[in-house]
Amino acid sequence: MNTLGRQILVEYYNCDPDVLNDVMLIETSMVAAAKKAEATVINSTFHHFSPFGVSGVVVIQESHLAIHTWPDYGYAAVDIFTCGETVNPWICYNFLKEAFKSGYASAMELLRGQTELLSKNDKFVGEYGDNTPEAVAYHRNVWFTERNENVAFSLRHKGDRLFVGQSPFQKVEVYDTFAYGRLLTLDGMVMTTEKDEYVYHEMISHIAMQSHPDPKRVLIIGGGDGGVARELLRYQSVEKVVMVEIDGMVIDASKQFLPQIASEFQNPRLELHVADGIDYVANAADGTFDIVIVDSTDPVGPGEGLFTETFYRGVHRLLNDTGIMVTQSESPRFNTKVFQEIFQCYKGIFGQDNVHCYLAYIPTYPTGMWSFSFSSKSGIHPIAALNEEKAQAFVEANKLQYYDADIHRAAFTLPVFVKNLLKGN
Ligand code: SPD
Repeated sequence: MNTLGRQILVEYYNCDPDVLNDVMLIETSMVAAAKKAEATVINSTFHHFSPFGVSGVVVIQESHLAIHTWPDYGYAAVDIFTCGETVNPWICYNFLKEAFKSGYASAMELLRGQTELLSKNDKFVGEYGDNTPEAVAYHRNVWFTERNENVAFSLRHKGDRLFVGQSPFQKVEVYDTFAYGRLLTLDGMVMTTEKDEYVYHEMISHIAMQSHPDPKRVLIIGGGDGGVARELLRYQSVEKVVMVEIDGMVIDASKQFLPQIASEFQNPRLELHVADGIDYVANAADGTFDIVIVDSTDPVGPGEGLFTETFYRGVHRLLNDTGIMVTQSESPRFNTKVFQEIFQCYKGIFGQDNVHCYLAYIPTYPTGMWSFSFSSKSGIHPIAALNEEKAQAFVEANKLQYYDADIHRAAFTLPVFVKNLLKGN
């Protein structure tokens, strides 16, 4: 029987789950499999799905290779379609079996497009121009995706991941993206990018710093990329910044690949502890800090314990009488339940009128709308306490890019739905 193409549908079982969750490795293997079979690679598109799974396609001159992986089952479904006589799909099959460390694989071959049943339409002859392998360039199209079950955010990156490591706490990765520069992710979630990091770091730091009468001792819980420390150390009046980050790998990767963010680790006013922030807060002496900033990850994995009442009560205890706590409090739209719960919790600890929510626009975080909490022990009101002239002088001297006195006030103006969420509706 003469056919236009052959397609093999492959089941790879008992694969290495880490391989199946590694979008770069999958893409590289699929492209290498195509090349091993002497196919001409035109384009590849791969997505990593959070928390796990990869899908992708390699378009070849002779058709395609496609894959969907389920790392949780150690299973990959692959489809290899080739046209013409030059590419043998079984070469790809064997190559990928090894690449995925598959314990058991099976495949069926289908012959596609029986020529006896087809008649060629003359209209299309020669219409596609120069289609020779030499004329075809290979373009990579590889994406990082953060998603929940209903919403996804993707960034196209350059393909070669700059860093990947599994620490005792989480998977740490650095990508080089086209739109936002270098991107730090923890367990597949965006933490910071070179191009928009200033929004988060300025807003989590300066609202409290410009509201407090005279902050001298500041504690950062988390903040391993160094962005909050950088902002706080702009203030010469600050005597000590204590930073407690659980994961040394985040600090090392940031120093190496995000030097503009991790720029103050050598500052003698920074006291760095690579330790668990929960333990630090539980053991620190009462009333020893003016400001505590909780720059946590999202409430999964190592960040989870930073979203508990016990932890916040500890923070309250180690603040002095005029102390202020600021936390990143997630997206009101994307993480609604956590957002509502933690504000209720803060109000229970600091008092109903002493807790304020403010927002910033962070394009690379889910939904782009990100919230922060401002809680004061003595009832400092963040807008009433603002000294506009002092704030503006600081903004100009430090060439800030997001925070200024206008944003300071405006950030506390909340959309109706956020106000309703905070009322418990
Ligand atoms: N989903 C993003 C949550 C923000 C976590 N912190 C970011 C660290 C930047 N220093």
